[in-house]
Amino acid sequence: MGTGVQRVEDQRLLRGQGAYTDDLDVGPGLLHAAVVRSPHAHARIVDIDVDAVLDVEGVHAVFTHEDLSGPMAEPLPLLIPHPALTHGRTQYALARDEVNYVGEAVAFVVATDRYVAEDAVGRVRVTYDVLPAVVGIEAARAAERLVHDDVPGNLGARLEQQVGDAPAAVAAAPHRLSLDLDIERSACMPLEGRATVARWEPALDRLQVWTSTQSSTGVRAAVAVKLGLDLGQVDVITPDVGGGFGLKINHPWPEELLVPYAARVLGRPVKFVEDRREHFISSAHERGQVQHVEVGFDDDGRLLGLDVEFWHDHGAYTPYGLIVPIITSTQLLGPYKPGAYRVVFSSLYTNTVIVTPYRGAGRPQGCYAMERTMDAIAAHLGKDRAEVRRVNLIQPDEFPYEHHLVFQDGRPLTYDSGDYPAMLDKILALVDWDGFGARRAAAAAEGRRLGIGLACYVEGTGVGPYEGAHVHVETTGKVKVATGLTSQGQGHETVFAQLVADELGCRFSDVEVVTGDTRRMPYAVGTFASRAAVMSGSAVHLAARRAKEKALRIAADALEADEDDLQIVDGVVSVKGSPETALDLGTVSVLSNPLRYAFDEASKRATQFSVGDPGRPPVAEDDEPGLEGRDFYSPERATFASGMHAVVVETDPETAEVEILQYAVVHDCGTLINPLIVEGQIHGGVAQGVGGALYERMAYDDTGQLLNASFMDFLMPYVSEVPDGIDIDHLETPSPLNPLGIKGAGEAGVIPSAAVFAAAISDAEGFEITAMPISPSELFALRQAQQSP
Ligand code: MCN
Repeated sequence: MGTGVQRVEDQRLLRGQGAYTDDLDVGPGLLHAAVVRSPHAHARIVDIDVDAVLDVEGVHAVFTHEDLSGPMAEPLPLLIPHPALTHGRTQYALARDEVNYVGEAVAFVVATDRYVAEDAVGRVRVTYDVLPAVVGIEAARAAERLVHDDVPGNLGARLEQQVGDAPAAVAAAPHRLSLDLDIERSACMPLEGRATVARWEPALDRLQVWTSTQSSTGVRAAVAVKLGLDLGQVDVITPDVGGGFGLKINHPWPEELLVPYAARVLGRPVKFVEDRREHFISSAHERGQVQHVEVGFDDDGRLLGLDVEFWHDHGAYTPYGLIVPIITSTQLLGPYKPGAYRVVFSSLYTNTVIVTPYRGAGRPQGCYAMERTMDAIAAHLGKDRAEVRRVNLIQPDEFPYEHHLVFQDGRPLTYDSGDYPAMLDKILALVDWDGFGARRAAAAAEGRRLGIGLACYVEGTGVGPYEGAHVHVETTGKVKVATGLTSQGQGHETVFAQLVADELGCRFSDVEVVTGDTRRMPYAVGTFASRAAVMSGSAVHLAARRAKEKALRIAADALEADEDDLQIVDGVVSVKGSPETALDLGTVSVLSNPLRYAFDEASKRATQFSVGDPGRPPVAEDDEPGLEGRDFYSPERATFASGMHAVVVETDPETAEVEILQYAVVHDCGTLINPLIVEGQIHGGVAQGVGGALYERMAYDDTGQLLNASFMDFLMPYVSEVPDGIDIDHLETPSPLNPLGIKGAGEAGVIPSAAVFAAAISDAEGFEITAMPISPSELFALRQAQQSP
């Protein structure tokens, strides 16, 4: 714990030795799938003619909705229902009679190879009756056209939460402001798109699925339900995953069901690998919101009433219920005491691809609303932006802090711990906030425009319900650890090995971690909501403790010593103070087994075995055989990480390009397991945030066509656009809610991006930015608008 151990998985991943779903060799007879997708954002399907396809040599099957039966013909599950979601809608695996976004799957072709499958896709004749599309929040609100005929006003849900009487508090406040804000859609863009391979084993009556997911157990449940199989008949294995960032938690994707379905029907292994254009148009997006804030405050800038309404673009379906807008509506409050608070949101359908949580999941929008409000208050009062924040911060002695709102997990919104004033001091020192005036003036004297921004956030991490771990000491002394969640690049193999080495007392290099394999750990939830460190980390720690306790019991018996006198260091159990009285963990594992093994000492491998002494139990009294420990961890509620970011930018007076001169982060994720990995996570998040704030957008036209559906037109930041270095300072306020005091870290880097860049660019330009992202051309246009009367 606390050591910046280099990531063990990087040896493999950086040398091209990773095994991603597309790399797997699942045996002979593999078939390849390609998908017929809707070219229209909104249309009725009049007819699908597949006759011309079946003649194509190499085509094995083409499925349309009519070919699906039983649960496969039903809509996909609504993963997180909510009572306010009165008009929840999910899509069919293959569209039934209507398509609601460009890219929606209409038919599924399986052929000998992808070339043949793609050619066959081109020969499927779908006749559409094209309908007008609803694109963007304004069109959805206007409701002149409907996405779903039976959803009035395109309104999937409207949810209001209130503490006190916010409108009255705003009205009575000495100062009042209102803000209209806009934040556009963006997308996760993992290097590896979605991919699934499945093989049906008739002799074993068993299905094996390999898929690039954030939840193996979720895919397993979906596949079993949809294919009418028992859970025990389905294995889901998640090999290396080239990034998920949220969208791969949307289990199941249509293809994740269609691939196993086809494999079972055809009796041949089937593979689907999404290409980049498919990813743009048929995977998920997030972020799009229009926000209105009414705020009332006193002469010091202290919030008295905050009344927020926002409209959330949910795309064509709501597989994830209301999770994103609910997170926005609660986490918007950040580290502040809001006074009376009301938030109401409308979740709107549009004819665009679905919206599912994308790293940060609703928090970037909330942080944007709150931090723009803080800046507006400071400007109104002529006060320092940091000081306005300071007077509103929750104080360290106020934890646990109860907001009297319902959080995303259905429990009260309660912050467990933190030290926000100390954090503010640290970030101000990191960017020399007080010295910035002089720096700006010196730059201005040279004709340069500098601006500084500050943004603060909290993040509920480590949500339940549970996660488990299994720790098994092999007879070689190697320690195999299995957790059910999956890894997309977060370094879990390293951190979980650290936790086991620490608790069990084995060598770090002896630990091997397996994630995302339902054969090894069938009960698990998944990797999302920055929960792995808290949830699986705690479970790994507890399971290692069980293995350790068992090792001590067995060794005490064998060494005829008292358990309390034993220690485990570097994989050796010894009597404290007499190191010669010792057994290595491998030997303890041998002793835990009912079969007695003969060993080749050099390789530590078993060469022969016999049944041990039948009169003597193999392990200590009442113990099961095997040197292993298994445990589950279930938290009372989420634990709240927090952070503050500051950025110094320079805007080019002519081209309006934004250059990042300094980026600073203070972050509190409780006890750090691996600071190096946490900093890597922050770097990744900041890079993603730079893209979301300055470059990326999903450019839909009015008919619902995505105009920038390739990396030629969708601008991801390169290494040349992200800051060279990020100044990071940690604060560690341990969480009281889990055994190691951990809080999550995986999403934090991206949360304040829109807020902090809007603030810094506004500061440099002298007018307020209220719509994000802001590209150079938009900034340029805004400047011109400022100058025109
Ligand atoms: N960690 C730590 N000490 C802490 C907290 C975290 O050392 N106090 C470490 C963890 O052990 C883990 C990493 O930091 O190795 C992130 O931990 P955590 O916050 O628990 O987040 P998860 O592991 O659950 O990862 C999910 C999170 C989310 S929600 C998204 S989205 C995201 C992210 O992680 N997607 C990612 N980071 C990503 N990083 C990569 N490379 N790829 C993705 O798809």
